[in-house]
Amino acid sequence: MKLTHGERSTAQPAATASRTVKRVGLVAALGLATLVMTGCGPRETLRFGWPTGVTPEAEAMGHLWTWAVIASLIVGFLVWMAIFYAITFFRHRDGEDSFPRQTAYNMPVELTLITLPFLAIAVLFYFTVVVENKVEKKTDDPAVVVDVTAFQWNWKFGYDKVRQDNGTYKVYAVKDGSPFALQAQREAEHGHPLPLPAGGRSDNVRDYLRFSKIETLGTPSEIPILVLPEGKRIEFNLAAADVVHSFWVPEFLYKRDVMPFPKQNHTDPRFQIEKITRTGAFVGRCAEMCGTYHAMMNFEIRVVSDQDFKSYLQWREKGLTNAGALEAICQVPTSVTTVPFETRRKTGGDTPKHLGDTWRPVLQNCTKRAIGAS
Ligand SMILES: [Cu+2]
Repeated sequence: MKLTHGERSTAQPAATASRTVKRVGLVAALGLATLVMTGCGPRETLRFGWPTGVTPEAEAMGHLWTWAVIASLIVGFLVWMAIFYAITFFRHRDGEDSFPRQTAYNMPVELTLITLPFLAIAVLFYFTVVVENKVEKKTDDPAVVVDVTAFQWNWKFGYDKVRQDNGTYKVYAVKDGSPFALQAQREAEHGHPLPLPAGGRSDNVRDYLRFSKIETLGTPSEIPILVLPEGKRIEFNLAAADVVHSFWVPEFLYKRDVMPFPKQNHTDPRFQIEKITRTGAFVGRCAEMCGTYHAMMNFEIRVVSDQDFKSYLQWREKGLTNAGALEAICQVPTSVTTVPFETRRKTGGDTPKHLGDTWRPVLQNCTKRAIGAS
């Protein structure tokens, strides 16, 4: 059809509409194909990118996220529909010069449009507070209390106390007078003063640092592994010996700043998790840029059965190293989730592609050693 200037084809709107329908169909098909081809099942899809956690808190946050996204999509859909309705049925038509009928100051409409968003915010706020309370919940009787000490640039883990089967606590914390008693002991051994653990600052202000009879210390050549029991409430008591660090276990879906001077900084250094739902190895990291070797502040959480955890502690009490006690319960004695950072920054250092089985980091053909056996 030949069109002269100023003429409009009647066939044009129909062609545009069918093209739009085709495009929308293509986008929908592409979206569906992306979901199907990336291997996302219905559960994965409904998680909307939220990772799978290993604590009930992580699960609760996942549910909140799922429902918040669904609610947002519903609201988004209604808004898009309203926009498409308006641009379809209230288009400017040829020959119309005046504004369409205006509806400003229509009280019922305006009240509805103010009330609905506030209701949506109130509902989101309510469920956020419920989940937040669950995540931040603390009880007086955690099964294990762990001290986490972050320092430039590694971690030290110590068992503060562990609940026994009869309900009492076995205390491993060293509390003989000053927490710097160990320092005094080391100085006596060396025969001269050593720098204080807190960079030479007065021990009067660093007395929040905690020490334990059973500790695991990370070094440039060894990733510290924190061994914990499956299915038990665990309390983490965080403290930094120097600058601000951050304790982050991605699979807990939780991280928390590790502060020096928690009291003076008005921070609560403690948090708890209800339980870890499965055994295995989980990587942990420092999530606060804390200096040159921040990147080497990795650690591993090794979750074992309650029985193995008891044996592990007994082996540690007998003087075995962390690696030795892990081997005694047939666990791989070194980290399977991460490797020590190369401090000399040489080139060509290969990072192993596959360190080990993080779901089952156990030694093959291994018999657990009985306590008392040499
Ligand atoms: Cu750090």
